[in-house]
Amino acid sequence: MKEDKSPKGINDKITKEPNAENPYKLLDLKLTKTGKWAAGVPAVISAFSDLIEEKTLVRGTKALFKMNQKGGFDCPSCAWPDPDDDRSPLGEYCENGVKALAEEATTKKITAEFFKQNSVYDLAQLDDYQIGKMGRLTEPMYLPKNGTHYEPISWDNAFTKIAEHLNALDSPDEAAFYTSGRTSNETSFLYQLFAKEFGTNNMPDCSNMCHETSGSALRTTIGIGKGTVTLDDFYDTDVIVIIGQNPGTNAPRMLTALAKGKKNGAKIIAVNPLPEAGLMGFHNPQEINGIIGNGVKLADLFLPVKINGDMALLKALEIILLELENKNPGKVFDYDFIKEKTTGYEAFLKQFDNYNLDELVQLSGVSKEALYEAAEIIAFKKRIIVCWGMGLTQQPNGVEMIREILNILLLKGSIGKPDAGVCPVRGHSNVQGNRTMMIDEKPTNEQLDRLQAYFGFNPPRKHGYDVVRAIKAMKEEKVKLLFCMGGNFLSATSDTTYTASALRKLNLTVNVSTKLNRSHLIHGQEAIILPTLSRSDIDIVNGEAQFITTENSMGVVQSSKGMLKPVSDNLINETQIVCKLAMATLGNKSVVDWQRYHDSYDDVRDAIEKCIPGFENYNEKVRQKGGFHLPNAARDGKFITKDFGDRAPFTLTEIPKNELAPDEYMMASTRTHDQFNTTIYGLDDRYRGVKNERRVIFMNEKDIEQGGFKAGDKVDLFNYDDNIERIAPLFVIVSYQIPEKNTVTYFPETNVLVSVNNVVKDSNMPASKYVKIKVRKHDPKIYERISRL
Ligand SMILES: Nc1nc2c(c(=O)[nH]1)N[C@H]1C(S)=C(S)[C@@H](COP(=O)(O)OP(=O)(O)OC[C@H]3O[C@@H](n4cnc5c(=O)[nH]c(N)nc54)[C@H](O)[C@@H]3O)O[C@H]1N2
Ligand SMILES: Nc1nc2c(c(=O)[nH]1)N[C@H]1C(S)=C(S)[C@@H](COP(=O)(O)OP(=O)(O)OC[C@H]3O[C@@H](n4cnc5c(=O)[nH]c(N)nc54)[C@H](O)[C@@H]3O)O[C@H]1N2
Ligand SMILES: [Mo]
Repeated sequence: MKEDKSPKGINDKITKEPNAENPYKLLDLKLTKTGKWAAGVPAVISAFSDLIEEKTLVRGTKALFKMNQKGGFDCPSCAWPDPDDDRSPLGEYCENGVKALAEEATTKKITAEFFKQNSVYDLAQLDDYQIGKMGRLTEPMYLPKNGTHYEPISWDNAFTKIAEHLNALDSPDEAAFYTSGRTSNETSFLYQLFAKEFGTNNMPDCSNMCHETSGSALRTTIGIGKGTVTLDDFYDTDVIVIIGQNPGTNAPRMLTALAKGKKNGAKIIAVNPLPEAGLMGFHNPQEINGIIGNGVKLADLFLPVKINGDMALLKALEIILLELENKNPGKVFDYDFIKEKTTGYEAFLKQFDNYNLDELVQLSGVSKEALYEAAEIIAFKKRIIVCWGMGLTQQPNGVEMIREILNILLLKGSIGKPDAGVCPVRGHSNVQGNRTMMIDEKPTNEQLDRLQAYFGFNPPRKHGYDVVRAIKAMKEEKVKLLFCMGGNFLSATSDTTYTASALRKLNLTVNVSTKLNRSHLIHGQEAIILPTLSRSDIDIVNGEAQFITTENSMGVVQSSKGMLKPVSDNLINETQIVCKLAMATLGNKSVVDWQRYHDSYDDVRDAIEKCIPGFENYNEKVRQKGGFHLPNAARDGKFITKDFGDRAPFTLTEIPKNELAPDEYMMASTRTHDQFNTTIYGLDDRYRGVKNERRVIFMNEKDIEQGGFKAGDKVDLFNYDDNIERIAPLFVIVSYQIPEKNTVTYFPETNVLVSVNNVVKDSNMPASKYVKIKVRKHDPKIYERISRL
C-alpha cells in the first residue's frame, strides 16, 4: 500500500499565543548578504528543493518541460509573456514558476478526515505558511451555522445550498462575486454572465488591488487600459525604465527580455527605494553560461527614490528635458507627434513656471546629478519603454503618476510606435484576460449591449462594488453573501481586522479554491469550500483532455493544457462549477444554455467570439501555436479616448505633500522572493538577505539610531488613520539600504495596518505602499490591545 501523505492532527504544531487567531511568533532570523544578481545557480537549487519538499519531484519535473511551451500549459505564476519563437530547450520557466508549480502539483492532500480532526478554530491558529503547506483540497466541504468543523457535502447539495441562499436575498445586489486572476477566459466569461443574469455587477476582483490604477490612467489617456508594447519591442528598444517593480522576484522571465534588450544596446534605468537584486544583474538559469558564467549587469542607472517621491522625480525629469530641448531645439521633443496626436501641450508647459527643480530634487530623494544622468539617457532617444508595477499603482496618487509617465512619452512621441510605449507588468497569470472577459464592476454600456443582443436578457446597468466598496458594504450588511472564484479575500485585502469583522457578518461565504487559506477560516455564518482543478491538472470533459485559454500581460491569447493527474477524482473544473451554480440558482428562469457550456469549452469560446471584439475565429486562432495578439489601437498609434476624440491628453497633476510627524515613517508593503501573494512558499527573502523570518521591517540605519533602536530589536508597528489604532505586533528591525524615513515590510502580515479608507484616487485600490506607521519597542502586553479576527 502507498504511504498516505495527508496531514492528520495538527494540534501538536499549534503555537498558543495570546491572540488565538493571530499566531505571532518570531522564528530565528538570519541575515545574509543582499543579492546584486538575480537567478543563477541558487535559483535553480531553490526551485527544485520546493518540488522535493512538496513530494513531487518526478511529477513536477515532467510538468516543467511542458510549462510555457507551445501546446503545454501556462505557468500559474505571473503574466509575463512567452517568447514567440526561441523558447529555451532547458524550459521556459523561472525559479518562482517552479515554486508555483510545486504548490499546486503537490501530492499532499486535505481530506474530510483532516477537517474532522481539526476544528476551524485550531486551523486558524496556524500561520499562512503552515496553512498553505497542508496540501490540495480534495472534496467539497460545508461549515454549518455555529459549526466548529467543516463537514463533507456532496457537490449537488453544495450547489443547492448556495442557490437557496442566493435566491433568498432581498436583491441580487446583496451578493458579491470576487475573482482572483488565475481564472481562465472561459470561466471568467461564464462567471460574469452568471452574475449579470442573476442581476448584479458586484464583481470585485484582484485587479481592484493590483492594476486598476494602470487601467484608470491609461484608458482615459490613450483609450485602452492595457500596455502597448510586445515582447519583441524589448529586444529593439533604446531605453527601458523600470519604476516601482521588482522583476527579479515577481516576473523573473522578464530578466531574459531585459538582458536581450541590453545586449542589443538598450540602457536600463531602475527607479526604486530598494536596490532590488533583479534590477541590478542577472544570471540566466536557462542558458548554460548563465548558470556558471558571468551574468549581465542590468540597470545602467539606479535612482533610489523615496516612497511616493516618484511624482517629484518625474516632474524634475520633465524640467531637465525641457532645458535640454531649449538647448537643442526639436531634438528632444517630437513636435509633429505633439501636434498630430496630443492635446493640452501649452497648458502642460506652462505649469513649469511654478516648479522649482531643487525642491523637486529634494522631494524625490534622488541626487540632481543622477536626475541629469537619467534625463540625458532618454533625451535624445525615441524608442523608450516604461514598465511599472505595484510601487506606483498602490500609491494614493498612482493614477496621476502613470499619467505623468505618459506625459513624458507624449512629449517625446515615444508611444504608439514599435519599440516604444507603456508596459504595466501584470500580476496574476490571467488577470488581464479576466478584465477582457468583462469581470468588471463597471462594465460599459457597449459591452452590456453586446451581451444583451446575443443572450437576450437585460443585464444590470448599475455599477457594482469593487473590493474596497464590497468590504464596506459587507460591514454595513448591504452585501450578505460573498462568492470567491479563487484568491484569498481576507488576507489580500486591506484593514484585516475590519475586513474580518465584515466577513463574519455574511450569511454565507463560498470559496472555489485549490488550497486551504485564511479566507476559509475567517468566514460567514455558513461557509462552503469548493475544490477545483489547477492550471497544471488534466481537465477531462466528455472523455477528452481539454485546454483553456488565457491572455498575458501583452495581450497575447494562448491555450493552456494541464497534464498532471489530479490529486482527487472529486474535483470539478471552474467552468463546470459556474454552470452548475447557474443551473441550480436560475433554473428554468435562465435564457442561457448552461448545460451546453458545461459540456463544451469550444461552445464557450464561440459565445465569447460573439460578445467580445478581437476574438474572431477564436477556436481556430487559439489552436495555432503561440496563440494570437488582441487588437490594440494605441499600439498602432491611435488614441481613441472618450473625452478627447483621437488625441491623447497631457495631464496636469499635483505634487503630493508627504508630511510625516517626527515619530512617523512611511511604509510600503511588498513581496518576498518566497511567496505568491498570500501563498507563502518559504520563510526566506534570499535576494534581500533575509532568512527564516517574515516579520521584519527594513529601516535606514540613521532612522534606527535616531529612533533609539538597534538592528535586531523587536518592535510593534502602529497605524492611526481615521483615529483608529491598528497594531501589527512583534517585528524585527533589519538595517537596510533604503531612503530615510522609509520602511518596507511584507504583505499579508502588515495588511492589518492599511486603513480601508487609505485608497488610490480614481482607482479606489488600497494604497498599500503608502502607509504611515509608528514603530515602538515590542511590549509583551501588546496582545491585550488587539482584538480577535
Ligand atoms: N514570485 C511571485 N511572483 C509574482 C507575485 C508574487 O507574489 N510572487 N505576485 C504577482 C502579482 S499579483 C503582482 S501584481 C506582481 C507584483 O509585482 P511587483 O509590482 O514587483 O510588486 P511588489 O513586490 O509588491 O513591489 C514592487 C516594488 O515596488 C517598490 N516600491 C515600493 N514603494 C515604491 C515607491 O513609492 N516608488 C517606487 N518607484 N517603487 C516603490 C518596492 O521596493 C518593490 O521593489 O507580481 C506577480 N508575480
Ligand atoms: N499589503 C498589500 N496587499 C496586497 C498587495 C500588496 O502588494 N500589499 N498586493 C495585492 C495584489 S497585486 C493582488 S493581485 C492581491 C491578490 O489577491 P488574491 O488573488 O485574492 O490572492 P492570492 O494569494 O493570489 O490567492 C491565493 C489562493 O488562490 C487559490 N488558488 C490558486 N490557484 C487557483 C486556481 O487555479 N483556481 C482557484 N479557484 N483557486 C486557486 C488558492 O486557494 C490560494 O490559497 O493581493 C493584494 N494585496
Ligand atoms: Mo496583483
